Amino acid sequence: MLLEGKRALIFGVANAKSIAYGISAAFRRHGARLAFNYVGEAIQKRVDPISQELGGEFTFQCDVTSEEQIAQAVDLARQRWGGVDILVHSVAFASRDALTGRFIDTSRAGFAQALDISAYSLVALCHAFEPLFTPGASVLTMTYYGARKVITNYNVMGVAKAALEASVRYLAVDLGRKQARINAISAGPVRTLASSAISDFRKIFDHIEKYAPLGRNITTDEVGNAAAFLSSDLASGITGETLFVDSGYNILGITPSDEKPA
Ligand code: NAD
Ligand code: 0WE
Repeated sequence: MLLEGKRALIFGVANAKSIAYGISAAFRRHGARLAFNYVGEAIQKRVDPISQELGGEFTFQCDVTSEEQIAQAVDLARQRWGGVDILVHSVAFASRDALTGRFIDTSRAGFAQALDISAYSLVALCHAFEPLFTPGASVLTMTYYGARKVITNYNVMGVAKAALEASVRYLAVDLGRKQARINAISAGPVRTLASSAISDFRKIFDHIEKYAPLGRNITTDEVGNAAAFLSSDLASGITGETLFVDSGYNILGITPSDEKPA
């Protein structure tokens, strides 16, 4: 199996619709060992059964804005596993009002929070877990096209994802010294807890179905399959990269028709 015996620490499962769930299920199918974080009791109540279902070995509280909780997670992983082969970062947050209206109105506090939770946290996790990474270890994070091009209302999250993608390139150099790799997957829109709160998400979804080369939206399963590849030794020559799993949407320029091609 592709990921036989690899120990994968997963940050960002909130429920069975989470992108991190699709990744975890794929990892499981390929023989990985799993452990999951949660933030607060409400999410723990969802994550514990999911961990059970996927044969997870432990779950742990970890808010990525807390250096203390990150340090505790490192201690736990060291104690339980001794090393980490795969780390998945599937975490993002911006306040609701930062995701509507004009980007120019973003507050200093709103900007700092979005960048802290959605971008800096990747640096913090890599720094903290570096001593546990085995040679050949793989880190994976989740990004979105809004990092590259303006998506209405994505606003400060687009800026945070741009910082995240650049961080992946800089981290790739540092981790590369230890033969560890880090990559990002840029996923097309998926209906999850984080996206259901977005007004007009339906319109974004319909737009992709209409214009993307594959003529449909993607599934968390498809993200999981790409994640399994990137985290496996098949991808041993790939680091610092952003891989699009978006039905090909990102390659488009002008589509001179309202109709889906026949
Ligand atoms: P989700 O709500 O299922 O997952 C987001 C996760 O972030 C949750 O598990 C939440 O607990 C966690 N989180 C938020 N603040 C945190 C904190 N302070 N500490 C630790 N964890 C925290 O939604 P999702 O859509 O699966 O999002 C996962 C990732 O995928 C995010 O980075 C998101 O930006 C990215 N992404 C989502 C889409 C989409 O359309 N849904 C597309 C491309 C990329
Ligand atoms: O990265 C994301 C979503 C991230 C996200 C979502 C929320 C909603 C609930 C971050 N923070 C919050 N905060 C909340 O309070 N995506 C790629 C999905 C997404 O979000 C959008 C999109 C798409 C696509 C927001 C506006 C426009 C398009």
